[in-house]
Amino acid sequence: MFTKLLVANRGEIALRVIRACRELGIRSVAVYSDADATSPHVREADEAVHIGPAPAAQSYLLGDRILDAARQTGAQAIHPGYGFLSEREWFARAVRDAGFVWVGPPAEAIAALGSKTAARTLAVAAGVPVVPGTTTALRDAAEAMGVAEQFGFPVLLKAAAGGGGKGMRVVRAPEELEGALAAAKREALNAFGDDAVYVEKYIEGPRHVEIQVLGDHHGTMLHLGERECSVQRRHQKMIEEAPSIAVSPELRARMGATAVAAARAAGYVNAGTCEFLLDRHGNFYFLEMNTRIQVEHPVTELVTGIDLVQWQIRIAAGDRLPFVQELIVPRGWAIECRITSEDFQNGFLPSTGRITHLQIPSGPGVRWDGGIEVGSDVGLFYDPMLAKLIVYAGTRDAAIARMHRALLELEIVGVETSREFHLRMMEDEEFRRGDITIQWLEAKLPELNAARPPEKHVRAAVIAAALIAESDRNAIGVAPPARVNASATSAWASTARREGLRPS
Ligand code: MV4
Repeated sequence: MFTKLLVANRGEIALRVIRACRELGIRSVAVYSDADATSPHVREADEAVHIGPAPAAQSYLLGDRILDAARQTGAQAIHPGYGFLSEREWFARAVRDAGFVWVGPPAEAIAALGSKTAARTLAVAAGVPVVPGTTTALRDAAEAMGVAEQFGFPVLLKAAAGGGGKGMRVVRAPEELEGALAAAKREALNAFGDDAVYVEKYIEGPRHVEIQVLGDHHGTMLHLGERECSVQRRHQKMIEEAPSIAVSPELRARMGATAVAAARAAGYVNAGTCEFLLDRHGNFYFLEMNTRIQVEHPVTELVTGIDLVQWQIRIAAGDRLPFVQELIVPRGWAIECRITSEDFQNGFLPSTGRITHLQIPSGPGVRWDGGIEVGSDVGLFYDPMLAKLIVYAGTRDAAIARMHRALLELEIVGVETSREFHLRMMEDEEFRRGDITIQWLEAKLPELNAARPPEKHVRAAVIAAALIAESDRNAIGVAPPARVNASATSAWASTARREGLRPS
């Protein structure tokens, strides 16, 4: 096992990796930009190296700086987390060439799966079901028309170098095709420097279900079941669950075997995720494979009991996976809410500021993977995700109730956050039924916004809360606030009660 590992990331995922290192007895090295000099990951690591100014392009994305930091500190391995350099083939190669161990898949697998057309070709060869469509880039509009007529409208144009929805266009009728192809090519060229576009049959109203895989260097490739990630907005996931309400044990076994076949065909090692679309008839289609640890990995950890980040490190060190596929069965239910610095009542506008107060939820079945603390400055240099609130319970209903309770405990002052959004989601009838697709949230948002109380009522409630708290405080003087008894039947009353009971 390594004695020292460098974490090439920041925020909650850097802390997650540092925690795994500590449990494995490995010393950790953090890297940080000017903006992160006092960030929790810098303090929690055993050592830290400054790598540049706040913009990621001048710090966290500079491979050479990170390799220098590893040399300076004598680290033997590098964990990239997610985002930043985690899926850059050149960096995985540079790490290996510099004599360090890359905690991730081989550079060759990253390359093979990075091109969506190459990944489709590989999947087809491995017998993995893909959406009907082409596996090569379209030459021109005439070819696109031929393919579209063969599969039938609507079709979806996708960037070969894509992922994340950029360069994608739905085409519902023949007369839209030529313009949509030009637009998709332009967008693909801008986003990826490559205008190759291919076409698939458009699947209407599916769920996004992904399978976690884990493979070692000794030929074992396992799947750890699915995550349901359909609650998303503009390709940003908001809520993830494990297992999925739409996946039976029989479907799980088939999707899992499919994901294992795709991973094997790519020569995959370490943790990875196969993304699928699942339609309402139970048909599933391979979309792409993500070659990194994902944001939502904790829900899989909670229902399988397998520590994915520890195993990433152990696999990289050459350990063998000791698990038996048949014994990896999800137990209970886990839900994750992404707590972002976004104002959902203002179109998810990014919010900035200094965190002045933070109450982190705790109690049974609650996990907080966060990267903030009181005093943290939330700016616009990095991703708006502040933390992940994850709960575990015996059933889906119990997990939803637990998440609602945990969100009520959560207090963040200083920036607007997605907390309110998640509370409304946990109260929503359709969400509670699990009656959701990838289009559901965007269609639901107007209703969620309309459901908010009129501003003047909110103001009146806040003033009333302040008055109740103040009169209770005056009534009790300096004695313990035992007499405060405003009943907590509404959000404002509960705020007033808590405020009144807080030691002043
Ligand atoms: C699709 C699709 C429908 N039909 N492909 C979005 C990003 C990329 N990973 C693939 N994506 C989609 N591909 C076919 N043939 C719908 C989506 C899609 C989507 C997929 C997963 C999660 C969220 C999504 C949101 C919009 C569209």
